[in-house]
Amino acid sequence: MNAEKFVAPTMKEALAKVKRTLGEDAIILKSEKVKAGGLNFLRHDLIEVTAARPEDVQDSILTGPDFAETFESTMTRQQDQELPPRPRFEIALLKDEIKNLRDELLIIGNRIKHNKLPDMPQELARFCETIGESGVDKTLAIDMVQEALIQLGPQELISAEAVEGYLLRKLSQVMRPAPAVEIRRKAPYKIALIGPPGAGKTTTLEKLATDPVAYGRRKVGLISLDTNRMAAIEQLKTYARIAGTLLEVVYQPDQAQIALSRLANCEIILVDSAGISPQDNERLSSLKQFIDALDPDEIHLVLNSTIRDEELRLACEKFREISVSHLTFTRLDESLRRGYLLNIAGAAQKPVAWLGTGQNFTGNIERFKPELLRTWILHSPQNDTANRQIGMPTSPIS
Ligand SMILES: Nc1nc2c(ncn2[C@@H]2O[C@H](COP(=O)(O)OP(=O)(O)OP(=O)(O)O)[C@@H](O)[C@H]2O)c(=O)[nH]1
Ligand SMILES: [Mg+2]
Repeated sequence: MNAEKFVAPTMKEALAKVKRTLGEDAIILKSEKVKAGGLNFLRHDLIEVTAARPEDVQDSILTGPDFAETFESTMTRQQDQELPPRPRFEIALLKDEIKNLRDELLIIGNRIKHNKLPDMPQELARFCETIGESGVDKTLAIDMVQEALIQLGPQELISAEAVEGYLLRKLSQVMRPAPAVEIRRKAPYKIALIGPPGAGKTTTLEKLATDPVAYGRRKVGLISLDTNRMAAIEQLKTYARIAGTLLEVVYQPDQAQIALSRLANCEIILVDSAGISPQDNERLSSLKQFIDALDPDEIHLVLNSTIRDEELRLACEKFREISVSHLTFTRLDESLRRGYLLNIAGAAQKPVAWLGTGQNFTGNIERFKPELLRTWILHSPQNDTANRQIGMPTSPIS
């Protein structure tokens, strides 16, 4: 077989050479990139096309599996001259084009990894930067942006709305909202609040029991497990007296059933617990016994959103042994970088229920909604500083 090799900087030029030398019916046997020296292989690669005249390759086609496709196209043309010739050159060009696209995607992916933002579509680059600034874990942000690059079409990638919508959906898969409680008629629905010292457990419990956006309109009963400090019991007793709410104090796990039976007519039972340092394994095990005895429907790990990412992560890890079902964040009115909360929700893999936004019993608690991620993460965190400066104490997170 008389095959010839044609080398050119691009596939198009190589094929033009093939046509000139071997004619329109030439058969492409192989095309590949060959190195032309130099360090930057992308710039200096050449295309080498191996081709032959049809009459020179027929025997090889019949026996060589590599040539089966080319043979089929040649035979089809010979049998039916009416059909337009198969666009052999175009197919070769397309294959080359697809290969180049794949190479380019890899390069773009690597560039994002190294933060060479100018190579990304403008909208995506902007969001990549804002997500990073909000405190979201860098790897998580890069993964999301890379996925957007692959999933979104060219038109969507240049539309701020489409990119924002896509990223918002992705973010809300990591930080999921907890579904609202379905109040049962027969037995009270039990919610326990646990967490590190000073996280805002008691305040959150008082807000949940008082605010109509939570359970303020329901018949609520309280249980306190925080029996180490007299001041803690007194604080809750005072609240219960003023709010007209039943309160039971449980000193030992075996008293849990008695307390529950006394509150059997309530629709909701809220359980307060003593703050426990994530390092204190002994007290964590003791709390677990109380919680097991009460068997709550929901166990909320209450976390102060102003403390550092790594401390929040540690709390999530240590409180895991008490079968946390939800996360509830406090002090949103004081936190600047709310992207951290997404990292915590992602690490804990638990839905987020409530957000504390101030010290008042009413108007300072709300359910977490995915739309909040738009202002927390996709738009400049500088907005928060501006809000505080112009004094927006009751709606700092919207
Ligand atoms: N600004 C603000 N302060 C809050 C919020 N939630 C709680 N606090 C304050 O945080 C402090 C501690 O709140 P507590 O409810 O006593 O915290 P705790 O987790 O019960 O504390 P321990 O029982 O000691 O573990 C109090 O001064 C609360 O007023 C909030 O959402 N925003
Ligand atoms: Mg407390």
